[in-house]
Amino acid sequence: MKARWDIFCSVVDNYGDIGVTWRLARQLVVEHGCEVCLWVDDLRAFERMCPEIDVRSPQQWQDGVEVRDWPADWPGAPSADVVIAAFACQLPPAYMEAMAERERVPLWMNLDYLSAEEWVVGCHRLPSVKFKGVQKYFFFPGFRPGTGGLLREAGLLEQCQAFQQDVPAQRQFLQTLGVFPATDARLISLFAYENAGLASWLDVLATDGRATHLLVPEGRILGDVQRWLGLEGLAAGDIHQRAALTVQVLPFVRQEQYDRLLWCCDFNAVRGEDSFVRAQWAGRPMLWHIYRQDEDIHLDKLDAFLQLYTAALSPAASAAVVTLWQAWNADGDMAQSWKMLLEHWPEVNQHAQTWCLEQGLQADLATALVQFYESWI
Ligand code: TRH
Repeated sequence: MKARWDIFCSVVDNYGDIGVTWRLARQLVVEHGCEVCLWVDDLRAFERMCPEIDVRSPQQWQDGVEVRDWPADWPGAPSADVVIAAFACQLPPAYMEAMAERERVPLWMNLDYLSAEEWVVGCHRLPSVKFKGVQKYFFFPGFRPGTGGLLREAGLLEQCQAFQQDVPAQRQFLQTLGVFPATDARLISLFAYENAGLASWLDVLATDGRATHLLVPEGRILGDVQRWLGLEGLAAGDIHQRAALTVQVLPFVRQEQYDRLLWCCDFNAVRGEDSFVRAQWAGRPMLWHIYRQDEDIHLDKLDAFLQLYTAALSPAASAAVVTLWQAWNADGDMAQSWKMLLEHWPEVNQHAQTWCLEQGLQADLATALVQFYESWI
């Protein structure tokens, strides 16, 4: 009998919660033969990255995953064999009762936020709270051995490499998005939260000796882009040129297309959690806009990742990456640090590929979850 998995996703804000759980759900079905039901409390957010979603349908099938609307008024459902509460979301009380009433209690896990901090290794797979005999466990994704690893579908890196070596395929893909970059232009994708440091970066790109084609999916950074361009009402499809810089607004595309976009670009500015991981799998230099948290605790997470990520770089290249990322996350001046990064480009570029391959050696998150379940039963 296949194990049944219920994944609960509460969309707090943005797209990371649904982005992560949707990838995980599909991978569990396709690669591990699990029966998966994904409960989502905001189908509209889901629809942005998977346009086939019918937002009015309480129950539907997408790519072999049962997708169920998770309304405030819980419809009632039996508990699965494995229950994942994504990012500490609270399960419906009646569902918890159903878990406790099962003859064989389910494996209940909290899939936590991604962090490179060292303490994660010590907390991964530890027991958390108990509800009427049902034990909950912490499950931490991560970069370090001893964590749950990162979401990575089988063959992803090979697919990415093949695509990156296939220039006509890249050109064709970009054309489907209406993107026709000049042959020698540097291609950059920009997915970020509001950022007052953007203007200084765009200034330096516009005055650079090499042309840049900047691709900006619709979203929170558009206000800053508009201000810099001195325009209002930017929308998907718009293209504006300022000296060496071409700015093009893209629609929010389906998840698979976004991956390909990252694979095409020379440099990816990403944010949150899922796009951050996908940029690493693209094996290209990148810039992370971390999700802000109270009391600036996100800055510890940023430092922890930078320490790991830059450990194998020369001191000068490491300083360039750290300075750039810190400026970006403090709404700081990007001009100098971008120039510094360009000076170390070959090393940083090579390092992005090495980092990707090294991370690819760890078991992926879906496999780690399945292994945990197998060892638990
Ligand atoms: O949207 P985010 O800012 O999500 C954040 C983070 O996950 C954060 O940790 C969390 O606390 C907060 O949400 C609530 O960034 P993230 O994680 O990169 O998620 C974006 C998702 O959107 C990702 O799965 C990629 C997808 N995407 C598309 O499918 N198409 C697109 O065009 C773009 C730009 C993104």
